[in-house]
Amino acid sequence: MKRERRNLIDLRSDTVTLPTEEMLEAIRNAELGDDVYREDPTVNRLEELAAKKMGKEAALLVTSGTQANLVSVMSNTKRGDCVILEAECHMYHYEVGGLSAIAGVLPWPVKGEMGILNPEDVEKAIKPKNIHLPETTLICIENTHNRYGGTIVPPENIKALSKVAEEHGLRLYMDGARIFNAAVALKVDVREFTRHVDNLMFCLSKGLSCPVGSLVVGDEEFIERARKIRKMLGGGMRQAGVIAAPGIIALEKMINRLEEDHKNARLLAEGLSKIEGISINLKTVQTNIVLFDVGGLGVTSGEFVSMLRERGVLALPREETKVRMVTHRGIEREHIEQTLRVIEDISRKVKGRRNPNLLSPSP
Ligand code: TLP
Repeated sequence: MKRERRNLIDLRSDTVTLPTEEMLEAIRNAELGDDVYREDPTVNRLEELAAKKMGKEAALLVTSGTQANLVSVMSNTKRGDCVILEAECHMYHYEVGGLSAIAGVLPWPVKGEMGILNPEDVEKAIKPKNIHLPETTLICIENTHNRYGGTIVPPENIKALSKVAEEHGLRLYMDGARIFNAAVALKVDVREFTRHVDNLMFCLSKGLSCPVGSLVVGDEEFIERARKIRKMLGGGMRQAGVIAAPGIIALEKMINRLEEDHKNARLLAEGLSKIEGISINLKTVQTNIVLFDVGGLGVTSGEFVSMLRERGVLALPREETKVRMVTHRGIEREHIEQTLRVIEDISRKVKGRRNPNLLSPSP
């Protein structure tokens, strides 16, 4: 297995992880069948395992996190419904508007704190029954929360939201793309996070190191509906056991090691907090995502990321002066130390240089 750009330290995302040797071996040896006929034994095993791990009745393998969210929203709602979601969530920002364009729902963003929705704010956002208004039928949460820097939505908050949902006859859905990061960080069983939601999705292709795939999880009836909608969206896969085989290994062996990613993220964040010109809120560094601001260096995130790239480190530029780095399998302590050295070097080089636009007060 060869990685392109092998000598770069790639901190853009945990989606860049490559499969382990054991995963490749499992792909080679997977028992296969046509999954549209539900005859792929490896897919069936993965779906059963995922449902069991999450404490739900059934699961469905889909191609990506984006497809998982779309299939789930469509399976939980009808066209024209109103869907409450956290204002910074992935579904609202980065899924190409599929909620409106394909699911035909009205996304209703509610601002949370570090990704955590206040149940009272959610309750206020539910539409009353009125001829002029769409019907609110679903609340969506994201855990861990990507745009807030991998923050955890704690089980107590999910429970409180589920009460609001229940009282108003709504469903509660969780984009749990990185839910195992949350469980490992709080040292609790993942079911603490899943027991109060009606259904959820999680990704195999992020910190768990699989090349492809996400799972939608919920009750039998929901998953039956999701299976049909996945097919409508072109996601009915045939010998999908080649995707499921590494997924089984991920669920059996790759969860506990996420702890290492969290330690490396901490190390990176603490190192960054000591570098002149960088500001970081260490409270948001709860899992494997590190979000920081380079405005104090007088550069934009785009300029900073280019300087990093020239020095062999890849990161993701976010709005204006924000930069994201994500730790994952393949990033070791020495890579973090090297990254910090590179950023110290950049900080020294740009010291004194100021972009006047960045210094003008915001409107
Ligand atoms: N996030 C990706 C990019 O889209 C930015 C990343 O590198 O973090 N939910 C959450 C919370 C996610 O972070 C992502 C992916 C998705 C859904 C979508 O998953 P994919 O990329 O598999 O469609």
